Amino acid sequence: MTERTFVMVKPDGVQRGLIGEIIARFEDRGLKLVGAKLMRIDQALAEEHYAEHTDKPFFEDLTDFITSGPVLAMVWEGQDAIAQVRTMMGATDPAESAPGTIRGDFGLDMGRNVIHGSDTEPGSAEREIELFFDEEELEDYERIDEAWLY
Ligand code: 3AN
Repeated sequence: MTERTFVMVKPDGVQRGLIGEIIARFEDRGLKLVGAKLMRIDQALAEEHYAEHTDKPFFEDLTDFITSGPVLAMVWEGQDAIAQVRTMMGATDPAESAPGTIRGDFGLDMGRNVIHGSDTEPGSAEREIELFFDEEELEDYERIDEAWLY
């Protein structure tokens, strides 16, 4: 099933110059970039994005960190894109992420784990895409390899 997912290179990934490496991995896998912007998340957006963690002890650290510098917000499209991206990201705790995954290769600790990708709960990806992007910021196009790939 073709679907879209929200992916973000977090402030640590931007600061460490990992944007190109991360985009290359998704492109190599065959996923299609349909939206991207370098932006700074304000406090209100951070609280809304991480609303499910409001009551957690790490919530303030999490919102402080995600608003601390620019992030690269993206939307990727492809077959089973939501689960594919989660698999490629690796576990939330980099210590438990397999080598070869983005967090397993580049993650430092639980807070600074380089990348965010929508979870597989129904509606999560759609909610996050809408939170970060207007419809006209997303491109509908055919990539030259698509007919061959699928
Ligand atoms: P994921 O990013 O893998 O979907 P979530 O949604 O459970 O994981 O957590 C969101 C973010 O909150 C994580 N990326 C991580 O930065 C932070 N986080 C989650 N659990 C903890 C924790 N126990 N201690 C500190 N930070 C955490």
